[in-house]
Amino acid sequence: MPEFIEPDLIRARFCHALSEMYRDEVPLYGDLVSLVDEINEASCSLANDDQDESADIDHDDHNDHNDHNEHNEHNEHDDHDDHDDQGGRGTGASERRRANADRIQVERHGAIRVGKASELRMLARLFKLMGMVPVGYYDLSTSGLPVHATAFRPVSTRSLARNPFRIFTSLLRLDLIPDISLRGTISSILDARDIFHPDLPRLVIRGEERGGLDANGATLLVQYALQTFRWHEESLVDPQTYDRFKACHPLVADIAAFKGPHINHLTPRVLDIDRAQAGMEARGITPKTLIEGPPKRRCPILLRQTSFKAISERIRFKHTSSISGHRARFGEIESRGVALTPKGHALYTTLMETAARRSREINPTNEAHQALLTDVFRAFPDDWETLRSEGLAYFEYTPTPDSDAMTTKAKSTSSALSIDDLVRCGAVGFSPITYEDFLPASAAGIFQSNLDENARSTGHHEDGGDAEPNVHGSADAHAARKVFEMALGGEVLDYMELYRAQERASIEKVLAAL
Ligand code: OOG
Ligand code: NI
Repeated sequence: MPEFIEPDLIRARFCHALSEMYRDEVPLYGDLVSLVDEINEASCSLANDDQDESADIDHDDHNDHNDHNEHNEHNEHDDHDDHDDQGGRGTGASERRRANADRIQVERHGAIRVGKASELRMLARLFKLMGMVPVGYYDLSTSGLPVHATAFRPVSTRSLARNPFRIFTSLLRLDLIPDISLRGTISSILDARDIFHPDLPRLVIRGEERGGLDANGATLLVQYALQTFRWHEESLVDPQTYDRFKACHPLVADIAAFKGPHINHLTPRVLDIDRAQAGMEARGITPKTLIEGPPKRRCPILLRQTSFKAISERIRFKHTSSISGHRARFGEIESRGVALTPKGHALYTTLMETAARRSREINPTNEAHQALLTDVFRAFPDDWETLRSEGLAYFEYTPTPDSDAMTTKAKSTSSALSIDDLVRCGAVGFSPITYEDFLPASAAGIFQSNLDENARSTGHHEDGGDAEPNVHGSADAHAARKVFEMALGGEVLDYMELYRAQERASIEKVLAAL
């Protein structure tokens, strides 16, 4: 029996290597990372010194940042702490605070865009060997983008804590390209390309058949994957074809005019995203206008993200010496909050729609937009107990240190105690379950801010999300999802199910224990 390398470890290595490659390819991303590091270090020492609140509840700083949650008397993430420094940037420091900062530095996600079903399917098999499976279906056609997507990610809390890296993966939808002859051109180019190293399929099959990869196999897998996601300066097409693609939609040019699905951004986690947005300007890193997602809150919900605007990269064309600039690649930052239930999501969506309506009239700066959001979100409860008792968010339950005494006392008045009774009497504590997924409207905003708009034939404004006339909207979202899953070669997991199951499992465990 060969020694297998754990998928979590292969993913961590891949994430680390991808980060190095991307900082090399897009030096501005390295500048963003330095800014993020500074902000995180400052926020960390603030939290340690002043017990300040964190605007982010992502995994691995629970021990440092959960003091604001009076119900969070346990540290259920303790047992993960010594694992999750694999991969990411900057490892090896021994001092505790330094080690905390290092864990924060691991990239949270990246994104790629592929052109055809066989590419998506091979990626799914490759990512599986790194412990990432497709979670969530994102229909971006409703925002005028000719793609749909999933996020490949680890699922178990243990794997997420060891290395949370995910890859948001979009697939081009030819059916949304109205120009039939252009469709033909696109598919013949995609048909002819092979984005994978010739030895990759054999390696993947070997990993699947044996149920894992040995040290050598793991090293090769990471190497081949990197090659697939690297930048190619030479386009597969001539300038005229490139321009036709771009006029149809900049995404078409980005997906179909190149040899491979270059990684288009990486996303570290930042503890103070508002400060990072302001800090970018000060450093000459041009941010997109608005931070996507909900406003800053005492109890952070879902996901907030922003990015710097895509840089222009030199490209060369086939059959000519002409060169041009291609804008697609950028750097992003994110800050995560609690996962919302369907009820919480519905309230979130309603409030975001209200804010968008009011925002559209004034075309706001980020400051104005955030102020507006804060105002609108006063309708969204902002304390953990209300979020919990009203069923707006998901929580994990655990017994408190003196749960036995509390339970005995409570049992003297009532025999059957519900989880709410146990929380009320102080026998059980709860902590927010982090949202690990993406938000279609935010994703659309990120896409649209980072596509070259100059060459497109349609009027369109940044951070919009309005429909693009050059791309047909999705008539049947359910059918599109089936098409996506056919391409993928399997179903995408429902993230609501995952959160619900995690919450339910913790409740069952608590009830059984008491
Ligand atoms: C993906 C955009 C979506 C996010 O963070 O919402 C995304 C892309 O630009 O290809 O990564
Ligand atoms: Ni992203």
